[in-house]
Amino acid sequence: MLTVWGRATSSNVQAVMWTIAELGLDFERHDVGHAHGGNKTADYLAMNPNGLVPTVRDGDGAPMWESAAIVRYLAARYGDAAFWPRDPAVRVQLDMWAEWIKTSFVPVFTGQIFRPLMALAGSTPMQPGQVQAATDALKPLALRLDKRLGDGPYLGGAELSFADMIAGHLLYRYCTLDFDRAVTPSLDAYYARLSARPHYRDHVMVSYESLRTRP
Ligand SMILES: N[C@@H](CCC(=O)N[C@@H](CS)C(=O)NCC(=O)O)C(=O)O
Repeated sequence: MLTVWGRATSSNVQAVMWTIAELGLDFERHDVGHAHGGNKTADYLAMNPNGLVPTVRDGDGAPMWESAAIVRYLAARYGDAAFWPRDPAVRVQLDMWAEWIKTSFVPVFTGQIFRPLMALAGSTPMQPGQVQAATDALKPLALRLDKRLGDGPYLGGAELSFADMIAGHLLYRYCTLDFDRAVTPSLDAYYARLSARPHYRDHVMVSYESLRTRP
């Protein structure tokens, strides 16, 4: 049994929860973080010194944090050869995109567009032209992902994999937030494909309106 600490509205929790659901694993989830609090207590910090969500334990195993590390653990331990290719030469071709989305796409989209437009707690007030500059910077990245997705229905090609968990969960926010996006037919088709998956709808397509601090 997996225990997950983290609120359903956290996108990093969503990546983990979607993975758990796609793998058909038993879990219990505790609402922690943001309005729920509970992530700065001594007990929580003993599990996760960052005081962030998610934190996960598999049975009585050691606590795990960092959502992408947790997704990789679950995929390696419980996934089949399509979800977690055993050959490192095959797996790295997927993992490149998983790393890229976290290190290239997220800082621009989440850091410079989603957080300021939603005025999330802790985000700095927007400067004139800031969001336009960020949307301009994001367009070539979205086009790069679009090109990759033209090669197959999923990031790894024919079948769903751990890389889709790490990249795909971001697309609910990317595709539903009101801002100026690049024209990306393959990316849009990928998002439509993910949206048709019941586990994606249950765990990722979760309203983020409660996070907004400004209309
Ligand atoms: N790199 C970490 C980031 C974790 C993170 O920033 N979590 C956010 C929610 S998405 C958080 O804990 N925010 C504080 C809160 O919810 O109280 C991961 O991928 O797990």
